[in-house]
Amino acid sequence: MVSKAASDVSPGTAPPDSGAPPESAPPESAPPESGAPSAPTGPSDAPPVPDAGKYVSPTVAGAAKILVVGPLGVGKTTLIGTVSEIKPLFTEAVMTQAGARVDTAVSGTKTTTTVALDFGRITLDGDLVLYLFGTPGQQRFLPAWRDLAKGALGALALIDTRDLEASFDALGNLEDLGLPFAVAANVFPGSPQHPEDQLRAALDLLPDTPLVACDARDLSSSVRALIALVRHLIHVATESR
Ligand SMILES: Nc1nc2c(ncn2[C@@H]2O[C@H](COP(=O)(O)OP(=O)(O)OP(=O)(O)O)[C@@H](O)[C@H]2O)c(=O)[nH]1
Ligand SMILES: [Mg+2]
Repeated sequence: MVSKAASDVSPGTAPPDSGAPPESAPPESAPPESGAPSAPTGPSDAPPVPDAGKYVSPTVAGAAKILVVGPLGVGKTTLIGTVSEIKPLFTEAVMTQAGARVDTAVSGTKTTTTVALDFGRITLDGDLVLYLFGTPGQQRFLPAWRDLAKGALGALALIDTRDLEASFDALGNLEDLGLPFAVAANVFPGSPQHPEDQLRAALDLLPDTPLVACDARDLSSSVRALIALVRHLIHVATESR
């Protein structure tokens, strides 16, 4: 149960800062590990500690590596920047005419794309740290994605209901990798609202795969999507025992 409203979480200490180097290296005290995390009930409510947001809280008991995947321009980098409690690492490069020949068209305001990974961190409920790894959106970066997936416990797959087909590659990759995932429909202006059963059918989702709506620019909405994923991972881990 969510005992603390996602909206209660205080935003990360560092705002998204595209292209800037990370303030600190990925934390060493709690490397990504496999196994079922304990149930999160919401974002961190641990008391503030010096440098909170930079160092992992001493109350943290577990950690999980999570991929954030989805097609080009669906909002992966945005979501990681929104939720990260540390200054996120982004690897944005300017989109060029060369890419225009092979990439799907994206909004006119988008001029950069992730070319390696995004990295961020969020503590849920004071005791579970998620290390978030955003993948590039283009299928031609699949080899990089496979490397990023090593040691991951699961994935949050962002979709755009204006172009469901664009999500098929990412969802197929997760199935090929055998990585459990939750789907979050990132809502854009003009996004069609499909009934859930139709959306599930169109995406060929398993009945227990979570499907939630989110706004990648909104903290509580994005955290709710991550909580849905972690609950699913716990369910999958408990079922397989
Ligand atoms: N309206 C709206 N715009 C969004 C939302 N999420 C992201 N955007 C915008 O959509 C654009 C693409 O977002 P990115 O976060 O770069 O997408 P991405 O999935 O990381 O893209 P690639 O790395 O190129 O695959 C940005 O201009 C965001 O401001 C959303 O929830 N709603
Ligand atoms: Mg990106």
